[in-house]
Order: sequence, then structure tokens, then C-alpha cells
Amino acid sequence: MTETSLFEPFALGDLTLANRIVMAPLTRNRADAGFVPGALAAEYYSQRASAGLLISEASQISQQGQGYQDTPGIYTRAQIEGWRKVTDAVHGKGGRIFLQLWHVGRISHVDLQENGGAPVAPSAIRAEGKTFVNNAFTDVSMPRALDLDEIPGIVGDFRQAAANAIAAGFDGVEIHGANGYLLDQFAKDGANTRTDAYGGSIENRARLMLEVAAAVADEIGAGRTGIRISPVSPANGITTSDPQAQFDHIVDRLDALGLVYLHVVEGATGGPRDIAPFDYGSLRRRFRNAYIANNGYDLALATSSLAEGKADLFAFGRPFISNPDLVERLKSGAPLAEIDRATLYGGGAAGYTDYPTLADASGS
Ligand code: 8OZ
Repeated sequence: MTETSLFEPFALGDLTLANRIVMAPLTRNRADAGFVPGALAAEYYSQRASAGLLISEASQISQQGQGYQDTPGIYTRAQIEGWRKVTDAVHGKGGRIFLQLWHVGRISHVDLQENGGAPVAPSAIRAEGKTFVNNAFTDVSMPRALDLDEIPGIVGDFRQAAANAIAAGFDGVEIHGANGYLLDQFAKDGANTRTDAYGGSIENRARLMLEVAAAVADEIGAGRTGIRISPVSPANGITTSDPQAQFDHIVDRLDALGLVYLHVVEGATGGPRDIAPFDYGSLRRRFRNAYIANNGYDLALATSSLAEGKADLFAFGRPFISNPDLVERLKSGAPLAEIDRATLYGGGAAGYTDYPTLADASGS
């Protein structure tokens, strides 16, 4: 029997992906005025359309959900129209693309909030962390705790943003439940000391993430809804006492909703995979649909993990920034170009759309 390869198609719900390599969501801070993705974004994503699936950069579901300068939104008509140019360009090249829906919660700054107000969070606990605002890395602002009666509005914003994403031509959405942003803040007790139905027990802390997942799946279909989680990542100053029990519970409930994929950041986001003990196989066994593995994968680790049945799809982040033809390079064993860190966040075409493919570089 021959083993399945990363370069073979995969059925994700009713979509056929050309291969098992996914472009991870990557924040690039290049939206135009009004937080509208522009023509450069359409070029950037379409250059990378040979990935089996592209996941867009995190995109705020409301002004309140924004935490960094110049990140795109998915809550105005102009934003929907801007994203439509991106999805048309990707589909024109035969690619598939999901939009990542984002509410940053406490990882924000008063300068990004309506009338300079405080960012919102489960509890009034300031994160140890920085955001990128006013062209500088800046301490996040002190948040205020959400009132119980504000929570349905946040679920509703996620629902509307998912509908907007479909109107913009996306093949589906990924709910950002990872990396110390709002849904992860609710799930983890280092950020959530509420005493109402959204705090305390594992079930209560999971409630907001699960309500959002149910609302989005109800709006656009579970077959178009994925979610990203990062059970042990300390990203953005998040901590928790019980990640295995918390995420076993969450994944049981996500499976019951029938979400099309579970995208797991294994270890510390962008850092060590072994930062804390965690049984990712437990999540995989609880979830019947696709498991996307992320964090520090290279060709060898993805190939062995696929052969061992640990995951279905593999999300690559940084290598996709500097290698628009990453799939072709991995397939042919070609060397990978390194990223230029100075051009990661903000700016224009430099370090965004000007990384060459192998074919460009050889002048053919
Ligand atoms: C890097 C810089 C800003 C935001 C994440 C959306 O960690 C992000 C992000 C990453 O999920």
C-alpha cells in the first residue's frame, strides 16, 4: 500500500483541496483606509493560491474587535467589496480561501477603540503584552469587563461577520479561538475571573467560544466553519490552570456542532512545540472532521505526522510569507527563502508581494 502524500487532494466538507498544505493566518497590517483590504492583498493571496487552503489574516468583526493598526475588517460594505477582489483573484487561480474572524478582546489600545474607550475583556485584567499601534509596539491598554448583557451582541457580531464573509465570496470562515484573544481569554482562567455563566467552571469558560461556533455554523453551515485553538500557548500573556480538561471539553462540543475543521496551534505560537505537556491526540480522537496541525512543521515532520494519522492538513505560516510557491518548493525539495522581519508588519509591496517564486528567480 502506498502512503498518502501531502501533495494529494483532500476533501474538506464538500470542497476539494488540491493538497494538504494550508497557509496559516498571518497578520500583515496593510489594509487601506477604512480597514479595507486593497489591490495588494488580492495580489498577495493569489500569489499563494497553490496552497490547498488559504486562511486569511485575522480580520476584526467590529471596531471593538480591533487591536492592531491597519488590520482588515469584515463589518462594512467597503470591506466586503475589498475582500471580494481577494476571493475572486484566489478563485481565478483555482485556490480556496477561508476568512479568519477575530475579536482581540483585551489585546487592544484605547487609540483603536470608539471614543478612546477601554478595550473589552472577560475581566478587568490587563495583559502582559504589546500591540502594534501608531507605528510602534505599545503596551496594551487596561480593559474593562464585559457586562453580561453585552455578550449576545458579540455573538451577533461574529454571526454577521460570517455572513459578510460568505457575501465576499469566501469558501468558509475560521473562528479565531487562539493566541490569547477574546475567545481564548474567556476559556482561560488567567484572564477570566467572572462569577456569572461565562466564568468559573470549565463549562462556563467555554460558553462564549461555543456560542460563537454555534451561531456561525447556524448562519453559514457547519461545513463552512472551522476554528483555531491554542491550548497551551502563552501568546499575548494568556495563562490557564487546566488546558487538557478545558480543551477536551471544548472539542467534544465542537465535534457535536459538526464543524468542518479543528486547527490546533501545538505548543507556543511561533515558538517551542514542547512548551507544556499536552495530549493533542486526545483532541484528534474527539473530533471526526479534519484536524489541521500548526506550529513549526517542516516537510519531514508533516510527512511523518500524516503517515502516523496525527493530522489531515498542515498549516505553514512564516515560510508562506517568503515563499509564495511553497507547495512547489516542498514538492521539489527546492530551498526555502528566509523572511525579512523588518517588513512583516505594515508598509507596502516590499516584503509582501515581492518575494519571487523559483520560476521568477530563475528568469523563466
Ligand atoms: C502577530 C501579530 C499580530 C497578530 C495571532 C493574529 O497571533 C495574530 C497576530 C500575530 O493570532
